[in-house]
Amino acid sequence: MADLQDISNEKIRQEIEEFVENPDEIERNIETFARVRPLMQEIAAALIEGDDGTVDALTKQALEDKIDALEIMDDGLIAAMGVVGIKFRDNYIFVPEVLACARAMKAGMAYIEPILSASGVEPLATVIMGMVKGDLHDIGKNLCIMMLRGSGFNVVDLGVDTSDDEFIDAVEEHSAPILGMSALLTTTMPNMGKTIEAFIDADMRDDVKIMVGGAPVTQEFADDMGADAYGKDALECVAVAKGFLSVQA
Ligand code: B12
Repeated sequence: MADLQDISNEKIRQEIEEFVENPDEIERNIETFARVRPLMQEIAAALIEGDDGTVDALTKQALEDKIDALEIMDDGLIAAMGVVGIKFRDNYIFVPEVLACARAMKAGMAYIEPILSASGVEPLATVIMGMVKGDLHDIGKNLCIMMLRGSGFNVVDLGVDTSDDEFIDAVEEHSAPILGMSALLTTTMPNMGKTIEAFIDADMRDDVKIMVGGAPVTQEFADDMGADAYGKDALECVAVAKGFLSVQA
């Protein structure tokens, strides 16, 4: 088991010591950051600070150093957002600080996106993606979209706060065989089920495979609301979409 001292970056050590209280979360964060290389820790520390300029510069540097875009995304950007989430939940930081962190995440993603999205092959299929009604979080959905595009899917991004009609119209207009819905709030999660009902009412449920995801969503919840599949992260999102096409993931 790793120890706090195994994390070389002082800022990350302080963040865990000062703001992470739950023993499981302490252990998980120590394991993560002790494993990742120092430059990823620096990127994470800058993101946690909401310092978009430094995230921008370090992400660029990491790519110049030939570090894999997926590693930067997972070990730098997403790992840092986990700490931001804990601090937000436990009232150490508030919406303005989280927005600064989200901006920093986007600064890094701006370099990662073209790499992950550049598959250069004939599209496998069209996927419609959107945040459900009432939900304005879009970082995770955007990561899924990047990975889907990079894996050869054509993705139509409906953005945030998407109504049932917008989902239905998009599936119809693009003859899309796959729909992905994302929700980050327990209060917006039920809207996934409502959208599925709307597809049934429109007599279109059999025309489209529906996958769902987002931090609070579980396999059980997905089954209960009648989704075809659940994915826990962007890699699973791609695997699920490929599974729908019966292509080896
Ligand atoms: C950043 C953030 C914000 C930013 C969003 C900026 C943006 N452009 O996205 C801002 C400040 C705007 C915000 C606002 C709010 N937020 Co907020 N936010 C977060 C935070 C810290 C991080 C979310 C994130 O980006 N995670 C990182 C991404 C990479 O993870 P992800 O989204 O889960 O996506 C991954 C997987 O889930 C999966 N996935 C995602 N979608 C899909 C879809 C498919 C099909 C598949 C297969 C997979 C998949 O793949 C992704 C990549 O691996 C979370 C805490 C957390 N740890 O989740 C709180 C959190 C989600 N927010 C919360 C709250 C309460 C709010 C507000 C209500 C706060 C307020 N009082 O105003 C508002 C609501 C606004 C709204 N109507 O949506 C709560 C929700 C609590 C709950 N149980 O419902 C959380 C959990 C914080 C907390 N612990 O209290 N927030």
